[in-house]
Amino acid sequence: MINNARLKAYLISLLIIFNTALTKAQDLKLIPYPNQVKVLKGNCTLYYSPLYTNNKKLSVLLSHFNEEIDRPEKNDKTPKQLIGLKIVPSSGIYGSYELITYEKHVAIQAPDSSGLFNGLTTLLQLYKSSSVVNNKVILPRLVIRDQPRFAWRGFMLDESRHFFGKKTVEELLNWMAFYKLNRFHWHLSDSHGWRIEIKKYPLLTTVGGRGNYSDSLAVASYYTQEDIREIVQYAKARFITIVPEIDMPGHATAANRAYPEYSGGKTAGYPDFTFDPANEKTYTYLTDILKELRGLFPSGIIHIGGDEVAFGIAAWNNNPAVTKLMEANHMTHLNEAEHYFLKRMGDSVLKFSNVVMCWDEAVPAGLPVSNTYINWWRQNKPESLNEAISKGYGVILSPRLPLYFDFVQDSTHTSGRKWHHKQYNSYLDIYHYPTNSFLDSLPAKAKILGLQGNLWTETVSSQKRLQYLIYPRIAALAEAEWTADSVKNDTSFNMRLKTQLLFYQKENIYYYNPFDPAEHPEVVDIIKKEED
Ligand code: TNX
Repeated sequence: MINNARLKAYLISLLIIFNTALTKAQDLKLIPYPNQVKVLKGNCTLYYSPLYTNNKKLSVLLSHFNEEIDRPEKNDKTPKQLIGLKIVPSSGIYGSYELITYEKHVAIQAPDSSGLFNGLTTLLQLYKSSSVVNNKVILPRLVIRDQPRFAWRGFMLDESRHFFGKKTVEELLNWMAFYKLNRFHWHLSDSHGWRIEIKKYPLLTTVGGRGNYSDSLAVASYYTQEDIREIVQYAKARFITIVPEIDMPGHATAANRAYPEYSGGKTAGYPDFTFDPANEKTYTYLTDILKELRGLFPSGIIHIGGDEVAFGIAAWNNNPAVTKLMEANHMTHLNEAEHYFLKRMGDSVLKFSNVVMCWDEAVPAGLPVSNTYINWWRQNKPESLNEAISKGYGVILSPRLPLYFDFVQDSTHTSGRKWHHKQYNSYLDIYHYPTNSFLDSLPAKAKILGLQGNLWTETVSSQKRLQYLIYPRIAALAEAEWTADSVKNDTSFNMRLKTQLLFYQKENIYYYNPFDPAEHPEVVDIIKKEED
């Protein structure tokens, strides 16, 4: 009988031979793909075990990696694996890193801790996509030099239309980190529900938190401030900044249900859709709310919405105080009152916050360019993007086509949006966005801070459908956000995506399979068709 140790040694040597023969740069199952990969001769053999570093100050960076490697035998005696971590301040742009695998250890260096974290994420993906024998993982000898295409690598979740809760959000944040996404835009208020506790105005959650898009009588669901603090910490450990959004002056129906005294009035289709721009107390009320919010989100970036006010703005025609405000300020269009509101709220937020964000309808409102970011979402209005850039705003691209995850991803799908009943967002549409030629056509491409995928949840009430819309499109988004256009490659991406599907399977994620759509049928939560 061959003894156990000899058998294991034999298997490892087989694996080494196999690895050496086969590893080419394009075989690395990494998403987003690094910008420069050099595969050297030979192997790097590491313990499949938690990492440690001799640099005590940096060891905190390892805790995420160490939680994520799911070792087959948790209590085995495999020694911890040494890793070299070093901050070299002038070695590259924010978030960049260099990772080198040696025969028996790995070294990562970066200009900052976010770069080291990104390097560790690459290592985590290498670990997860390699075979483990005898508690050892064998990687090729490699030099990876990598840096992000965009600083803002975002994803947005709407929890007003439907509320998903802490577990779902943490699962999403974890996958975001796995794909090097670093901004979570959290849409916490809208017409269908207010989802964050504000101590000064308790009715916002007890009354405004009731109901959702599919059931106006649903019990109040929202995050307590304690939940928020916990999620913010969870995100921080994964180098993700959370940007909370309180939508105003439109999409305010849920808030107005709680405090009707600040409503801008009623229209037939959109009752109490807006806040009242002519009531001084509205500004105090909303500023109080945003101040409390500021205390919870260390990022100091607050999103104040500003979208689609037009839906309910006609109510302002019947509000004598608005007419008076407009006369006093020589305004002739309701739009001007909308911009007046946004400018006042923006100025107010900037007294206690670093950056204010708005949807692109706010571009004409005159918010300060140095600390306002614009989310460009109306792909049918390129002039709005150009105006934002020309005025000098930092811009985050989140055009409906192709970055809205509530759009269907397959021509046969029936639930979710299509643009003009036909255009939808496949993973490859996301993957190819934006082309260099599109960026070159802009007045100043340096103003583009990055991209964001947005999941609006009118048609999403279950965790299963939420997953189906996100995975694997988030992997395509990740590569669009991180990898240089010149490095992206459909064939290589498809090959690497197949490995991701195995990861999803392992984690019980219900994903769409672009290679075999029948494997997982479409999940339909809500039958009602979305209007364009
Ligand atoms: C437009 S994008 C909206 C949302 C909807 C979404 C549905 C934006 C700023 N406003 O209120 O949920 O379309 O796709």
